[in-house]
Amino acid sequence: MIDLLLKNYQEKIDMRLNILIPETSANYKDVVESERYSVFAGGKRIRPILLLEFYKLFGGEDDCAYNFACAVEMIHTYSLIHDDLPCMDNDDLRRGKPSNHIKYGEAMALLAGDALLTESFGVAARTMGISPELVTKAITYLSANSGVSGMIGGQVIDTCTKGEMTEEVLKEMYLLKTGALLKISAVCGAVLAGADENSIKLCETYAEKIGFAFQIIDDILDCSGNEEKLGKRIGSDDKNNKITMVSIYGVEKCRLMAKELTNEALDILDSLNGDTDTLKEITKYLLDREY
Ligand code: GRG
Repeated sequence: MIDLLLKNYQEKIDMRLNILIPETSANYKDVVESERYSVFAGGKRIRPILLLEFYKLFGGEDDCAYNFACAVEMIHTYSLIHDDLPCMDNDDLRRGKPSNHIKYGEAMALLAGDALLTESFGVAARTMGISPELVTKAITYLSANSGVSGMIGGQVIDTCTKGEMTEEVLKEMYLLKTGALLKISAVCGAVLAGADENSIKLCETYAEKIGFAFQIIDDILDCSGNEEKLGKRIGSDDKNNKITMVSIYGVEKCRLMAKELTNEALDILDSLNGDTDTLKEITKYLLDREY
């Protein structure tokens, strides 16, 4: 049931992304090919799906939020392309394929990421059928949380803090690097549907819980996952001498922590008005995922 739901969403998101990032024969076609290579490499589309589900939960109608949802996926894909670069994690496999810079070279990978990020804001701004005030509010949140006080800030902590990493800093890094985009997804879905401030705050807390759990699961998969299923190299954290929740607490304790965080997230969904059954299924799927 969850697989079918995700597949339906994935097909619709891919159709919209295909329109938003069309093939071209222009002289700059190489960068578009490189963007499309990573965008259509088989990502799970968790962030846009969450955004669309939160939009629906708070009464959003029709397909109005699809552009915004795709903008978030474009930012996510840019972050993966840049994260794999030799100056970052230096990984050669992503979404089951050679990383963008392995296929197209470092310069084109950098530019493809830049293009996806830059274009994402125009895509979000072209959200039709929703009041401009709500779209502006959501774009402001998108910008703040993908920038230095969000995802980029988390990546900076990840890149610059080596031996002296404490658990507190590690948690902050997880919440920013991985949690920020999930927070954007839940909150912007709610904002676009016109949710009240109290509900938006609950969405934020929900996303912080699943964001932390998501990165813990990512750490577990990095040391004990299946490379073929994952579509990326395992052992990357070890290779880069990274301190993770798994290196501090071990796999079993981390599994329990992720389960606890997921249960707290499910409780928050229970406290929201409306039918949250699908969101609950997605939340549980994130805990049990193998890739
Ligand atoms: C400007 C150089 C530069 C970097 C941008 C790279 C970056 C900032 C941030 C990295 C953030 C990052 C890669 C966090 C990891 C989050 C994570 C666990 C991603 C995997 O997400 P999934 O499992 O992937 O949803 P799919 O492939 O399914 O989309």
